[in-house]
Amino acid sequence: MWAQAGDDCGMKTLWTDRPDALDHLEALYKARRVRKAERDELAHYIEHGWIIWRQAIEPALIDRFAHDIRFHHEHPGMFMTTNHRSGQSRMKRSGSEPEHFESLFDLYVNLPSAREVCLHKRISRFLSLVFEAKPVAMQQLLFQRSNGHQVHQDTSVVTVEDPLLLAASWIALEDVREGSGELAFYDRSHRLPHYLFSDKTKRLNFAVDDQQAYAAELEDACRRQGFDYQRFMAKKGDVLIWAADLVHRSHPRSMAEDTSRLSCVTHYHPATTEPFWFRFHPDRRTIRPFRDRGAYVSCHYPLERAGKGMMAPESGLIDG
Ligand SMILES: O=C(O)CCC(=O)C(=O)O
Ligand SMILES: [Fe+2]
Repeated sequence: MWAQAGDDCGMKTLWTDRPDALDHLEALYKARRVRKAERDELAHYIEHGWIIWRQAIEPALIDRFAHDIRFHHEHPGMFMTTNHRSGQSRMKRSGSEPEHFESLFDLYVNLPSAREVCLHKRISRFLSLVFEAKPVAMQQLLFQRSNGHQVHQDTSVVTVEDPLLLAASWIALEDVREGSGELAFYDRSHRLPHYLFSDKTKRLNFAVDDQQAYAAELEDACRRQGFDYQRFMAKKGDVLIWAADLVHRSHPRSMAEDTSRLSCVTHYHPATTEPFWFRFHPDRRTIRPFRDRGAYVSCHYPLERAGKGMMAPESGLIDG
């Protein structure tokens, strides 16, 4: 069900989503709180719901991260992964053989290179301006290939107490090939009225809500509005930041299903709110700071027990 246009349904919003956002931005610039280049980037983000930075992450850092991923089997059991090879939706712990098919969750917990990438100083600075608080990384997915995600808004599946206080980054760890299931999005779609699920929230409940109908309605709304459909043909080191409600998907793949598309998606909320799971998992509420750039949380790893070295994931969602 769609809310009325302009109805925020009582939810807190980021200043970038308010009707006076461009005026506020101009005031920030005049007060020298943002530089000119930042003003231009923020203006684009406010109007379009996304911003792309070409080659924003240093190649040596990307290479270090990609190497850690390719050799993650050298630390068996230390990573939470998808289980697509077995056709299971339950996750599993990583094994001891090279594995280039499954997606890996929350790598920022065990890989310093992942933290450096997803909380890169440029990303941290930009999100701090958008959030008016430090970013907290959550729900990170490292894609070794495209998972063929349907049309959606992240607010439906990445849930925080204040649903709209959210953003995401998509970082290319290699050049993206056309047909490999590249990320695609509808320009300006972050401004659609709110889509409310059966419990009148923006959270999709897989047990009750019809995911196919939701995808179809979103796509239909984007087409009716005439939003431009764009594919992100990223080069290694390119970064896309998108707003909470930007409609996106994995573009249908025409290449083999194991075609590499090494890319890292991280979601972030401001330190002023918290993940929805904090309500239900008191043992997964630890927030670990990362330098002065922000912090990270995980529902898969017992961060409160952090010591030296890697930690194994523990979750009710794991098989075996
Ligand atoms: O990378 C993709 O193809 C889509 C990923 C995505 O939508 C997400 O992780 O939120
Ligand atoms: Fe998404």
